[in-house]
Amino acid sequence: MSFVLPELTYAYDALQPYMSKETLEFHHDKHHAAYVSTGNTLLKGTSLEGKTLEEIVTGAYGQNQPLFNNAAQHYNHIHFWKWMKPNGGGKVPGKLEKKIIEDLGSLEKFQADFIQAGVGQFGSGWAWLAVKDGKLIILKTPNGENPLVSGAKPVLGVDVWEHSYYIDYRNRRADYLKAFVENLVNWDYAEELFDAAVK
Ligand code: MN3
Repeated sequence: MSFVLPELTYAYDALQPYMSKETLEFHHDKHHAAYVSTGNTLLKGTSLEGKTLEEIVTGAYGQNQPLFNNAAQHYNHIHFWKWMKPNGGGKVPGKLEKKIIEDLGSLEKFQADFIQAGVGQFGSGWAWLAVKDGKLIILKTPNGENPLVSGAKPVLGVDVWEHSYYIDYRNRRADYLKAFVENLVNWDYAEELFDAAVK
């Protein structure tokens, strides 16, 4: 398969004031588009051509760093756009809420630890809520890495590369992460991934 840039399912200005039209235009139309086109060039002629995106990500990890970087970022961003919605945040769906409390202590502790993972990621990377061995965990990863490479399945992830927040928040990464959790998260999509991961 070759990589294809997905359309956003909401308008570029739909996440304002928490994420601006300008940020989404650059982030989706320039950054994500570049991962797609570079990834396609790097994929061509490799043994991973024709595999699923997940297989390309895990197959390239530690083997073909340039391909991994672009394929993983393509995977991460496909989900990232769906992890947000207008009027997001709010109540965590029941089943996922129960599991968060069981594995991570409380909703408040989850939120604080998830934000801290993003703040504590030195330089570019991502913060995640993921399922590993049937349990929810919070982790952070550098650059394009994601939970797939450590045998976990992502439930929720947030991009902490500066291109994701610098236009709107400048250097205030913690404010961006707080707005993401409180006002942008599409919990229905997170629950969908959670259900699939624990099946
Ligand atoms: Mn990004």
